[in-house]
Amino acid sequence: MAVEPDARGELPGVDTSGAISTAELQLAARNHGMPLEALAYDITPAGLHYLLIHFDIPVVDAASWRLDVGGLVGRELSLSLDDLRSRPSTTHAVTLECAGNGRARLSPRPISQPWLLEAVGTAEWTGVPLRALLEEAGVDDGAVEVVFRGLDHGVEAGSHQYYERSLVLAEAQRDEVLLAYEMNGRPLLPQHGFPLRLVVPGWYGMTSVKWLDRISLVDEPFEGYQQSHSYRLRQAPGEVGEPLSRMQPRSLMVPPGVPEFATRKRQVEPGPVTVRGRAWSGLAEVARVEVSADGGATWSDAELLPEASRWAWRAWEWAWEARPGTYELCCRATDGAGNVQPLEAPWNLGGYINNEVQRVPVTVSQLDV
Ligand SMILES: Nc1nc2c(c(=O)[nH]1)N[C@H]1C(S)=C(S)[C@@H](COP(=O)(O)O)O[C@H]1N2
Ligand SMILES: [Mo]
Repeated sequence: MAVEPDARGELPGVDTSGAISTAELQLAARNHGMPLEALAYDITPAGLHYLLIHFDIPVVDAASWRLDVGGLVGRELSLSLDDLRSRPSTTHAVTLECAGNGRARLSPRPISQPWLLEAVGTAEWTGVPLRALLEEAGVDDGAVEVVFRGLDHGVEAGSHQYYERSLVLAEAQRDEVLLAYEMNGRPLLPQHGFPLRLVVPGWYGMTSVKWLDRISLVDEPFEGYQQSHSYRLRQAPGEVGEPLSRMQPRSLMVPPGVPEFATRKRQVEPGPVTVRGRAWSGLAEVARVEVSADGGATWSDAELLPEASRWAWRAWEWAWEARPGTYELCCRATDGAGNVQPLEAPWNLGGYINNEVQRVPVTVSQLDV
């Protein structure tokens, strides 16, 4: 089934009753998730980190590439990759999650990248603090926002555009906001924004603009499509909506046992099982993770392992005595500001911030051989 945008360029929230369209499958094949068994790693190997790319991955010649910093600044900058690499650098472990994670579980399902739960990953990003570059350029008094432009472009909602997003000045000047040229100690891969990307810890991924080539200081709120239309919580197409920003709390477990190839149904051997997972929130530190083996009827606390970094997910574990039978394992996180994952997430047009609890049905029985 081909999904056509309506007159406003909206992709309607068609209930396809679980059937994924060819258009969605094409997006899903390009923008892969992180297989949940990779929750085992503190730092996600680059090839297992999720990907979200609206248009085509630009092919960038690093030798001729420049980052231009302009607009309301005292001194315009035009920097090569070597110029950036020669400045003092910082490394942060940061969990990125797509705001559309969980979208495919909403009903009716908004037609876009059909994420289940895998649109997440944690990498060590190295680069120049954005704040240092803004200080070097000198921000004029009238500037209110910083606009970041990527080199990738295409058509969305009927209009040709570059991928562009902005941050208000106070957010852009936070110490941990990076212009990153390395991921996990290596130059960025093409799909992750080579040669330079923004990394905004704590925020949903859409803010971390890849393939950066221009940073502009402006005196009015930026009205580009990805800011004023996309990435907003709306119930109906005509609404202005609430902009998305920080990640709501979420916890995910490594699905225990082994999968059946085609259905992914899981089988666990009877006996003691350590269920392991990770939890994060962009709003406050993770304060609690609870686990249920009966679909959310009863809960018990998981053990939180020491926090490695404020901006990276936190590991947890839970000891389970698995006896023969069928179970639905669930986990939910609560953060220090009291935000807790819901059992069911409210619907919205774009299918954003669906952070309802993960459910993993398992059968506990002896495996053959
Ligand atoms: N230039 C550009 N930056 C972008 C995007 C994009 O399509 N173009 N996608 C955004 C979205 S929606 C997400 S979730 C993250 C994904 O980052 P990753 O692919 O490195 O995981 O990049 C963001 N930055
Ligand atoms: Mo995203």
